[in-house]
Amino acid sequence: MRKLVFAAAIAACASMASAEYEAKWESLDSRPVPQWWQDAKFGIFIHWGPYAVPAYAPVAENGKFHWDGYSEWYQGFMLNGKKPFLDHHQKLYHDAPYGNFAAQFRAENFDAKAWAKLFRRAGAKYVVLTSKHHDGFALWPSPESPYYNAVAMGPGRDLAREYCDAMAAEGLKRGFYFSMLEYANPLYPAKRDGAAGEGALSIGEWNRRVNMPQLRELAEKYRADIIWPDGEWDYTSAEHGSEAFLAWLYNESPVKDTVVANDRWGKDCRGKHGGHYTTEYLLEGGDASGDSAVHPWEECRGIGSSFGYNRYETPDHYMSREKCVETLVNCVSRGGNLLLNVGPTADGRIPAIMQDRLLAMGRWLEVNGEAIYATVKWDEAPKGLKSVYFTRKGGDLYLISFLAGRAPLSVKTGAVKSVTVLGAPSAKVDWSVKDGVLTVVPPAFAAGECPCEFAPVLKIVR
Ligand code: FHN
Repeated sequence: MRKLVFAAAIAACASMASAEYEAKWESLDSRPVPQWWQDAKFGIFIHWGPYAVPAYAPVAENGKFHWDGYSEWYQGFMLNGKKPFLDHHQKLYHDAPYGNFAAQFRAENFDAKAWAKLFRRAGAKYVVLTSKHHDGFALWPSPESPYYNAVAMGPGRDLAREYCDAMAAEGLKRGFYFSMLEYANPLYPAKRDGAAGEGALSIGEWNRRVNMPQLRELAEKYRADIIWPDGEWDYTSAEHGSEAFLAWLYNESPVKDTVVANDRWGKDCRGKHGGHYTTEYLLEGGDASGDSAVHPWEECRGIGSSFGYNRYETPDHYMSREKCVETLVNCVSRGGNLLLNVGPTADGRIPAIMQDRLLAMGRWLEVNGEAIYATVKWDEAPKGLKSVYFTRKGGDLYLISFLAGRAPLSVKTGAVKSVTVLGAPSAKVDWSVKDGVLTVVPPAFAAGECPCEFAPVLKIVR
């Protein structure tokens, strides 16, 4: 009996000790971003839902970012009266409501195992799937979206469950994107156009009846490794009840010790509160991703200009294989992760051009992963170099250059013991150090001898 009382007391203490975080940003922000995520560096984002049926957005000239290029916004842009979307819809679908796409979104060729194998071969360590985007269609049989989900309509399958099981089998961490807003749900208190529509819930009720139960389900039932909210901008984090949710997530949920959360918990949060900070098509700017960034951060973007599949993009609108790798290296060299998006088709295939880019990244990482995974930003890296990047692991540095030609590079490193090429240890590298400045000539390789398709990596041991 005494033993039992003692055990109960220990359990009570343990649970008190685990109630580490208060439902206040000050406390929640003190939780370190789990190391597994910081080491992982590369994740795959998946935007998939009924918007994959029209798969339309006006393509950007030269494939650059532009807001109207997001095909997953098809319904939202129609509601906002965007002419290219209205014209396109009228031409192909006449007066059919957007909701019809949910029935046509059938996922008949979806093979979660094939997706997982592809992502593993790409060298990604985690994946984030849109559990529910702004159109409100849930990829799992959510009791809070009982008629508008992937089991009730279209696929007739729990896509989130298949995704989780397949990713886990390939050793990939599973994350869920989750939209706080639903732009066409009459119950959602939309703020964008002023007052919420008649019959809408208060934001407090919306959270209590929809958002919070759904977020909890993703953590409890699907054991999400990453919770990635978005569409948070209509309300503050206090109005969304985000601090209370995170306190539960970090203290009590079944994933409390390992779960990763982003910074999109209310319009007051991006770059300020939550777990890792996020940027979007903003590699060249923003405090979170700048050279002086100190907080863990993650860039997300598509391989082209859209997150959802845009069947009107051509190869010219996609980043090249080399640009995809450079985008990853650029993020990692500045202390960030890359969450690179794929937009599957409505029948569940990942377009071949996206597969091609991912597999190219995987081949490069297979040789050069040592310079990426579990590295950190090198704080003394020279600033302002274009297409030349550095990462650091302990005292070792990695120099990753996307420059063509063999012009010598000079960089202040201090004493150097060796300079070698990853994947080609016997390749001869011409280097010297004077007054702590390393000068190195990028090595020449005979045709077919280079260990990777582009950007061979130099390892500098100090
Ligand atoms: O509106 C969304 C967009 O469709 C997409 O999901 C991205 C991904 O970060 N987030 C929102 C815009 O910030």
